[in-house]
Amino acid sequence: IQSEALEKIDGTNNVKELQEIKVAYLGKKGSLTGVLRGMGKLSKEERPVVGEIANKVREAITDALEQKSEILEQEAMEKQLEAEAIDITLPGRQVKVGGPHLLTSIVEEIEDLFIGMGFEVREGPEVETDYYNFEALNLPKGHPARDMQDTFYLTNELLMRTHTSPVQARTMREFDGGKPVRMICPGKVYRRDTDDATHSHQFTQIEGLFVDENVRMSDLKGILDTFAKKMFGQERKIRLRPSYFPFTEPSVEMDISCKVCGGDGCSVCKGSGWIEILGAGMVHPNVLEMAGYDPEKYSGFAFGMGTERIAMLKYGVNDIRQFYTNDIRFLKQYHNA
Ligand code: FA5
Repeated sequence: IQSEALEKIDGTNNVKELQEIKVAYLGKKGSLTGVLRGMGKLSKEERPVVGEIANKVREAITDALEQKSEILEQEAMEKQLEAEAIDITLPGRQVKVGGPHLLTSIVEEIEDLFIGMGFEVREGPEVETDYYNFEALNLPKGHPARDMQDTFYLTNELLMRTHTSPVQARTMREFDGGKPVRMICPGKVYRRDTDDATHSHQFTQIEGLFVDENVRMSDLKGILDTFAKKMFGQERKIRLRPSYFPFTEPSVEMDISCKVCGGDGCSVCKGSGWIEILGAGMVHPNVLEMAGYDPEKYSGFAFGMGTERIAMLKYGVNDIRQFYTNDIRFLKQYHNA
């Protein structure tokens, strides 16, 4: 029995078979168990002799089973480790990395520039009241200049803001008429304009407001000149043209000179050689007063620029719709802008 069992144990290579061998010899109906059971029928003299032999055989078979079982477990473990091993020589899968939208990069660049000049960045709601969008900016109901900004009304009193200028009034109100203001506010605005290469029904503006004692038009000019040169290059000039906004007096529009021709060609600049990029002016005394600032003591300037127009000028984008149609081939070009 022993040699037969040991041979079988030696010959097997799987756990299930090993278990079957165990049952065949040591199980309830196993052959060795049969021998031990039959011992009752033996004579007194024979019993201890056979008993001893049978025990030795059981021990030998049990040991052999245990050893084999260990070997098989070890082998199984090695196989599993091999199967789970990571092949570090395989080429990696490329992870697609996104990047900021060109408009986001431009806004961040402009924010950094103004933060460097002591301005803080503020926000205001896109759904605005008629009061802040118009009335607080010296545009009472029925004022003809309201037509300059064709408006999406939600109710009689609520609208989608047509410019970021309401944040001027909101900020001054918050400062309670007593603190100097130096803020810029980037954000989305909405107008019932027909979309074309230079107009969009939703676009973004960056508002600026500077209020303190003795603020003059020359301060406005200085800040805007610094902005233009840092944004577009030292060779650029600015020009202020008289304009009209109900919330500033005097009001101007700022043009920037087109890039001078260099060795690598000239930038597109039709007509006069100047491009308009923003509206600005000295804050109207009525606006200061409505927001709780004493116009005898305080004065200030404000400006509002179209962010898309700045980006178009800086990067030679010729259609504003490119910013909003999300063609990845267009957007990708500016991921490191
Ligand atoms: C205003 O919105 C004033 N709030 C600006 C201002 C602020 C003046 C503070 C004085 C003091 P205007 O409507 O001109 O002004 O718009 C400002 C800029 O937004 C324009 O110069 C242009 O660059 C951009 N813009 C206007 N309409 C559109 C449009 N439909 N699509 C894209 N950009 C536009």
